[in-house]
Amino acid sequence: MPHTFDDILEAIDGAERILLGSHARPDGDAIGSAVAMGMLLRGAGKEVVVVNCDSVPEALRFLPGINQIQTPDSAGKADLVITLDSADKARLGREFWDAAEGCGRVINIDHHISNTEYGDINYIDSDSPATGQIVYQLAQHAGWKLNQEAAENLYSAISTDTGSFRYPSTTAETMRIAGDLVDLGVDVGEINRLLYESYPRRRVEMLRFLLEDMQISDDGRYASVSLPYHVTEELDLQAGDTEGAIDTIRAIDSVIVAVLFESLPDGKVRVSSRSKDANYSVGALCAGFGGGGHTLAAGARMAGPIEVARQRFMERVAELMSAK
Ligand SMILES: [Mn+2]
Repeated sequence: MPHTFDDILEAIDGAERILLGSHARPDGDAIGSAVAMGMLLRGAGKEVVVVNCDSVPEALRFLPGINQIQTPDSAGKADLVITLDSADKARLGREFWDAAEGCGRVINIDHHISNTEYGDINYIDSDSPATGQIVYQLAQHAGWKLNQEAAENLYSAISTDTGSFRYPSTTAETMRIAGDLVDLGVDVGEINRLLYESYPRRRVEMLRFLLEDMQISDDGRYASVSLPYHVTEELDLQAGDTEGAIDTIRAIDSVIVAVLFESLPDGKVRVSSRSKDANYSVGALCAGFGGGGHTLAAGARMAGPIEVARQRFMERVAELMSAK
């Protein structure tokens, strides 16, 4: 039996202090859904500590309530654990699970189809375009009141995970929720300026590098870019700077599958992939490399060096694209 919102609310009812976390290298959905959930739970009379094992990307620091996010080592004791937007335990980082040790049951709320259901209570809605949308629905179900600050966080969570309400995962319900959030006081022009038109110059320099580097197949149906670590260092790129970078090649009319390779400080290679056609599932492709995600958006970690990882991964993309 899949778990329900009522199962979640029952567990929350019985808790006093809740440890709330989302995935490492947090994106807008990980941050926005966690901050909003923290606000909602506090509104419901709970003590809440919101943690992330990585720092909040600069581009998201404008969000109201962002300063409540702390590192897991400072979390202290809790009697319930809630994880958001995290497909498997490793995504939250070891420090998170150290902090969660002895903190009671784990509620796992997520929208990744690859979620491993590692919680005691699992609420996985893979049709939802963002965890922020599930948090909104949970709040509605519970009768928790959303204030403007929580609404701004949820709007940002949903907007960033849907590519500004453009990806096909965006449903009529998503649009209705966005409308409700605007009714609660979200300033659409202002929040979109802060989310999408406030990049540091170094990010545009990074895009310049990526476009120079772009490799596209002869038939134009798949393309890749790669970001070696020396460029990350030279440009002093920060967490979150590569967010959305893949959209520059994804946006080419003929491109169905787009892939971004990024060298990490530990020498591993982070692979982000996007597909425009469900017949070509990048989720399945990434699963073949120990990663996962959604049909149209997925990721994996590969061993370096980056050129080798790129070649190995793009060979599989070529096979996928020639199969049908
Ligand atoms: Mn998400």
